[in-house]
Amino acid sequence: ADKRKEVDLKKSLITISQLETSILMERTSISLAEALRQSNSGIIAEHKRRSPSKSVINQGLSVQDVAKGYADAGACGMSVLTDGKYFGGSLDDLILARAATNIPILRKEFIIDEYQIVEAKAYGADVILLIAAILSREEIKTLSELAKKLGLDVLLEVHNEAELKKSLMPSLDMLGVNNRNLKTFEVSLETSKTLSSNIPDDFVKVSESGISSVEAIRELKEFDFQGFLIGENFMKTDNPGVSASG
Ligand code: IGP
Repeated sequence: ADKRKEVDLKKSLITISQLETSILMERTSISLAEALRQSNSGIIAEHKRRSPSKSVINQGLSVQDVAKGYADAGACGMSVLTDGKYFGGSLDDLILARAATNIPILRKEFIIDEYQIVEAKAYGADVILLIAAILSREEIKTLSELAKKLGLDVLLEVHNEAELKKSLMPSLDMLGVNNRNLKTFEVSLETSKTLSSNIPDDFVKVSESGISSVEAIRELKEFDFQGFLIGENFMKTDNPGVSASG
């Protein structure tokens, strides 16, 4: 409901046609799904200042330094939280990360409206996140098809089999399994392992949240995961790039 109000306010101040005047609308997006298929690291490194489960993670770094650090360390892609209320992020973070690096960037946001997808493109994102837990199948279809039309990749996030079944459609590129239970904030890699076999091979499989060791990645690779979304474990250090390379 908060997001609805936020988006409606923005719409009344900046129209979609105004967003479309951004020079970034003409930039050719880079496919994260392709990058993940070709990489053997598969790391998608996230910029995350704080979270509802951990409060402060890192407030002292500039998003440009984090972006450069991640890219130099060999991350396949970067995820930038743009939600302000819960994660302390903003669209400024997205555009500054874009200016600092050429690796594919995911706009990490609670997307409920087509407006936010045009915004993602206008601020330099290559990929959008859609969360099955907050969207109907119809909404996922409309939003993902718009993203494809704008040349963006789509990462669809699920927590369980019901969400996965509801969501499968050709306009998605990557299927992300979130290991964090949204109600308890507990993380368990078992969530990824259990759902893996239900994800058809045409989608790149991404495991999200609670990944903190090379061993965890090795295990997830055995379950066919090609992408590993890691936030807190990198951001809690003084130099997120160095930890992303190690
Ligand atoms: C990163 P972690 O445990 O490595 O910091 O998790 C990422 O998966 C997490 O931030 C996330 C998220 C989300 C945040 C996954 N899905 C949806 C906000 C909204």
